[in-house]
Amino acid sequence: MTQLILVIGNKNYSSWSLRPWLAMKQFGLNFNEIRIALYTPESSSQIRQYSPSGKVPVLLHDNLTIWDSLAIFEYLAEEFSNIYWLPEDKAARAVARSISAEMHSGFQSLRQNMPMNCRARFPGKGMTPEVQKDIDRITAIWRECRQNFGTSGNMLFGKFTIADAMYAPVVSRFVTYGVQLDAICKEYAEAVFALPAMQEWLNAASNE
Ligand SMILES: N[C@@H](CCC(=O)N[C@@H](CS)C(=O)NCC(=O)O)C(=O)O
Repeated sequence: MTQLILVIGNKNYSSWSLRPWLAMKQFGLNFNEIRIALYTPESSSQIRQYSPSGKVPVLLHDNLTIWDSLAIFEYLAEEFSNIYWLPEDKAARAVARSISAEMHSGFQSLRQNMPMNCRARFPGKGMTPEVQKDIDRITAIWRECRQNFGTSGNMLFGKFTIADAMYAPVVSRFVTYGVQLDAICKEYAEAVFALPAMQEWLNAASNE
């Protein structure tokens, strides 16, 4: 029996933890979680027990340690290859990979100025011209994906994929900071919020 464990940070704050957790839940993987409170004097040593990089999330699978969200997704897609982690269509898959990588390496202004805080509401806080640029790019991505690839469902590529997991923390940030969205993006954000796994995460975040 193989053991799958995801080491994560606080559900309220840890945006990188949310990404693989959400996808693993949505796809029905059976896994345990180890939750480490971030920003305490012990956090760093606790995380380092599992994570060579000193960051969460970390996936433990039998005797393997996989860290960094993108590497975790790559590993999961290889190990659980019966699941469509990415869109079935090659062209859609290329876009899904690109926007996931773009999220992984970009949007620094949004991340810095509007940190994920699921249970808080700070409308208008953190907005700067650079943050607005990040928001404009993200909403352009959402519109393009929904219009070009999203007809078979309400996610970016119709059905839920890794790309939706990558952008899920942004959905939470837009709610927390009261970011105004057009109809297409609002509908998409609401659909992500309504995912059973997202609801489970948000409820846990509220109760932390
Ligand atoms: N590139 C990493 C980023 C991971 C990351 O920054 N995690 C934060 C929590 S969301 C963390 O572990 N912070 C603890 C620390 O830096 O001490 C990934 O994609 O997993």
